[in-house]
Amino acid sequence: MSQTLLTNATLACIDGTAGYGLRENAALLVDAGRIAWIGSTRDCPVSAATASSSAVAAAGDVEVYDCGGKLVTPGLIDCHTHLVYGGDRADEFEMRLEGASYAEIAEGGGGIVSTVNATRAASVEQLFEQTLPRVLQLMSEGLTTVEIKSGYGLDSEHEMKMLRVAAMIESELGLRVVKTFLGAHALPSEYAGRSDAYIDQVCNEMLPAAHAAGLVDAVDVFIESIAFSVEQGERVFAVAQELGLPVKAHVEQLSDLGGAVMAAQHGALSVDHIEYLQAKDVGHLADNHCVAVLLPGAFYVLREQQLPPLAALREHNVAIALASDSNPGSSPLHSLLLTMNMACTLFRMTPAEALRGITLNGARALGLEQQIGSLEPGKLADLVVWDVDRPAMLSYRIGMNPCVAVMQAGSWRQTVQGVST
Ligand code: DI6
Ligand code: FE
Repeated sequence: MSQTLLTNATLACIDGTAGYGLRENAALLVDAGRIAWIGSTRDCPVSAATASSSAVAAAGDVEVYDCGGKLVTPGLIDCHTHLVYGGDRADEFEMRLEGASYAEIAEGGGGIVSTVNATRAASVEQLFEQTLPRVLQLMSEGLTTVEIKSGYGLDSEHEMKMLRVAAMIESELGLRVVKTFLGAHALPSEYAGRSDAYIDQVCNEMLPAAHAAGLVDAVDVFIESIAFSVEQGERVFAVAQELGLPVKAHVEQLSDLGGAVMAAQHGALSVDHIEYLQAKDVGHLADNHCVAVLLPGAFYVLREQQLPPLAALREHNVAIALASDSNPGSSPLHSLLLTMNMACTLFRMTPAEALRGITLNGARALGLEQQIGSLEPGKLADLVVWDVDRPAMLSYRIGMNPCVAVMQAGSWRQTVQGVST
């Protein structure tokens, strides 16, 4: 079917207007995978739309879906994840409950490095099998675009293996996947005490090889006392930029090293975590149109106390995105609805900011805001139908999934009653 018409919808357009961009009794026409028209149900361009008594009716060549007042939002975007990895870290969860800190566990050879060992040991097929349930869980809540980072391989062979698994997720599941190279995530044990030599390897071999294999959409670095310095991050960015790849960074998660300012000045798409970013430095993000990606899952799991500088971000009109940071150590989180709830409760974000954070601002953090992230004519028809009457319901409830149907680039993903997909 070439066209689909949604009628009687409550649309949260998340367009240029403030808040939700709410339109009641609205209709939305999808043509050739894109949003072709949005208006009121009364004015909709297909006359049979209002005549159908069942939820779905065919009007000529147009599939009509009566939303019955349900909420329709843009497809959800998780702009920061580490979803591909081997093993798990439930034992560290127990150690932290007995008093060990995340940094202590990392320094003792656990943490990221233990996931590196499990990831290196797994085949592409095994990694895909282990990743699949995590991705399906996110998809059950309306995920249509996900960013997946490497960073648990830490050599050319295994970083590329991780990125190949991310590419398989895209091709097998029809989900849009942005593949981010995060070779500078942790120092592999074979380079202990030689972090500059490892960065040489990232710059001279690993990143160029992964890029040449067509596996890299963006480049990330982890700038932190337990990871890499601002200068080392800058060296990776220089190579990324020579290759024409966009950059982003994990910064100011556990301390303020100045990574966010450096990244913003290099034109980074986003700076992520930023709990320790000082209000006085937020202007650099605004000046460089750099998105602030907040990750409440890691804040919650690590029981952090330092809140991100939300008032300054708002004051400077910095776009704020939210993401799961799904990873086996600091954020074993597989729900964007819970991520929204945590952002509201822990960071005092509003439900409108939270929804924008996992839609339009998530798209911005990936450089995809021209294509996805809002319900606007011309954009790809990625959308979610929710069995709720207003958007705050998505952030408010905990552990309830009201997702009814998901459309990705104009095609219904899951079977909608009465519609053959
Ligand atoms: N910050 C994070 O939150 C994750 N990586 C990073 O740089 C944690 C990754 C892990 O603990 O496995
Ligand atoms: Fe992360």
